[in-house]
Amino acid sequence: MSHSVTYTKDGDIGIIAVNNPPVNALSHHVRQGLLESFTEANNDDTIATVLICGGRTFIAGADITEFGKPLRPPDFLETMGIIESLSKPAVAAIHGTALGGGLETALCCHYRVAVPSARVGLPEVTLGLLPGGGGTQRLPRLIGPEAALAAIISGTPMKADQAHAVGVIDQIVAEANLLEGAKAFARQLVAEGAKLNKVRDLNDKVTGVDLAIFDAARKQANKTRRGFEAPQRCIDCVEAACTLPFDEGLAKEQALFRQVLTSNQSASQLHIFFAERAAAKVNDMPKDTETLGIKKVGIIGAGTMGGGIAMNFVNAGMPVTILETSQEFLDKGLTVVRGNYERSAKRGRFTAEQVEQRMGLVTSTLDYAGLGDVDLIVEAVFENMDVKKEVFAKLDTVTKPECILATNTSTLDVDEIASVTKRPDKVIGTHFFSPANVMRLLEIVRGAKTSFETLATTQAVAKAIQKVGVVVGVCDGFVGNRMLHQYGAQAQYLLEEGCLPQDVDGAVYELGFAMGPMAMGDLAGLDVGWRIRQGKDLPASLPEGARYNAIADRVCELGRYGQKTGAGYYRYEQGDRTPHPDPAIEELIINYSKEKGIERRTISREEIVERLMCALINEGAKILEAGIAQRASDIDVIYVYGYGFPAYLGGPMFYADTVGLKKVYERVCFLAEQDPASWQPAPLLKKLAEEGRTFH
Ligand code: T1G
Repeated sequence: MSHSVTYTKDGDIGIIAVNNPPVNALSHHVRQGLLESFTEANNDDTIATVLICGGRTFIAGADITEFGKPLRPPDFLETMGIIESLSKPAVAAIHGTALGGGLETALCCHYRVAVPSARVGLPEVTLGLLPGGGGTQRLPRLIGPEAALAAIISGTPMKADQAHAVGVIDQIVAEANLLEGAKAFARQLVAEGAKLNKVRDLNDKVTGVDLAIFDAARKQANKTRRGFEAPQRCIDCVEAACTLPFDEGLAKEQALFRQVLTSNQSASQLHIFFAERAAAKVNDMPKDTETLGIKKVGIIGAGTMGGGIAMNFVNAGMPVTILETSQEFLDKGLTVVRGNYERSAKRGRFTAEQVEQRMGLVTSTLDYAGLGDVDLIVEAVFENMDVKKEVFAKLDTVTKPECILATNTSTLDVDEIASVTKRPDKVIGTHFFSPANVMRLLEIVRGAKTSFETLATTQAVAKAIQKVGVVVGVCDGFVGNRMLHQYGAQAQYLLEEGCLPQDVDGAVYELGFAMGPMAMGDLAGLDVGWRIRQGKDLPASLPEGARYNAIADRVCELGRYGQKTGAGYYRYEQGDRTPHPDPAIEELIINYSKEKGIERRTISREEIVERLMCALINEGAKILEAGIAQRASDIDVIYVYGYGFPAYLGGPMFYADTVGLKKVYERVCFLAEQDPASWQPAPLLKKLAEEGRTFH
């Protein structure tokens, strides 16, 4: 018998219990144990069988660490088949998260009960996969094809009450009494002579379906999940459930499952799954590092970032005090926050009462003394070192000694900011991404004197506010913006050499990015970068022979800061974010090339993508060498969650491994021969390429 599955008799009920920490994944030994236990249950004198799991959750899916290797027997379908063909009622008792193969196992049981806190879903699409254990054939039979399409394409789990309402869960049982509740339900079924509810036989909801829903779903997925293969394959499977007999539909599912399982896209998305979990680990931090309790938070600055940052804490139920320098700025900032909540309420995300509840957690002040009792400060003032140092010096005097002082700087030296305080161990960078209440990434910038306690506490805060926290070191632009600087510089050089904004953006859009560097600049505001360049006295302060492109400066000198001024690299119609190419910019760029004596040439999409990706990868390698990032996968998480890098490419460093570091290094060397001022191949890239190794 497998070590992770036990079969016991509890009176007249057979109990099959799975124990495979941490999340009871459907590893081969669990599949073996289930097969053996259900076979035994089928042949003994019990009247019904309950499937339950130990630990924090019901089966949370297939064991994804087994993917990429030959699957050991028994396979999913053999295991699922034994369960469904049981000659007595099988009841799945669900707590925690019944996800993927876990829900598919439960759908093979004849009935399902769950505790109120349970969630059930088929999130395989988020891993570049599709439900490969019969989920695409059984779920539509239970809840109808449209609801099943929505659940499978989004991958978003349902809460227990919702799952009960649509018929996935047959009964909600008391949180503390799952096993007793399940046994009682099983005995009631037998007492009532209930039939064995084999989902595979429930064909009403998949018969006579208007097949137009599938093309509509494909169109919608092409818009919302552009470039992702898995959503399209999921739709093909659910369509098969409505057009083929069960076993033929299942065979189609299996064929498509094997297809996505061996795809680069799923390899990339599985990489991001594990990379996100690896990012939470700090190599040198002792495992038993204590964290401080953060109950109250202070935000300095009620601007776009300050307001968005405040919403994260409020959404997590933490009271926030926002400080500003004038009542006018405060009122403006709070109006934006309330506006964001009211817009979400209009979309049905919140009730009006919840909006008031959240706004009730926000207080405001013009007086630093009002921050005396907060546990954490997040400063989000103007990106200027003198301003930030002045704010931190004040905070150091008014906040309680154990209060953590975090800065939302996106480029500045956190150690220099900490140097004006008597508590550099409690100073840390928390670099949020705009819009801060939406973007999931948080670059946690560890200063030279930041303590483990401050670091661990900040990581815990990131998790509490639903952010993916990635710990990085101090340097100009940290990880994300430092790489973006090289990416942006190459984009500028491509403009002066022959491209127009729509050429560069088009190539990146085709690769899978939501938008290219020019449109992204227009969204973020071109004046932000312009002021930073002016602050650094560029290009005058550059060393002899350094390459500089002033096209962005020229655009800003025309007062074109992007969407916020109705024009930047593109022109924008009132109230519309669609970028329209602008002949004025075309003329500006062509004249600029002429002025610099550059003969413009036709540049292919391949070259555009190659130069932009090589810029990211080469700088990423330098960041790894310098220890600014702990591991290459951290860089991938930063780019996928903070910069719109397509998850199905796995992030810049994984993408590089997919292309092959030998080829990447050769291309960087080639580019360095063309433009030695801009390209210095990273020694780490050279080393790994020559040794035939990868970044991961
Ligand atoms: N397989 C193997 N390991 C897993 C795993 C899985 N399915 N899920 C989690 N882990 C590991 C994870 O790497 C981490 O390890 C530890 O468990 C705790 O996870 C045929 C094809 C369940 C909601 O997509 O969403 O079924 O870092 O930190 O925040 O159709 O994990 O500690 O070494 O995330 O409490 C479908 C994936 C699979 C669910 C818990 N299932 N997991 O969240 O803990 S494909 C999923 C999650 C499939 C079938 C197909 C979450 C969670 P370590 P954690 P958490």
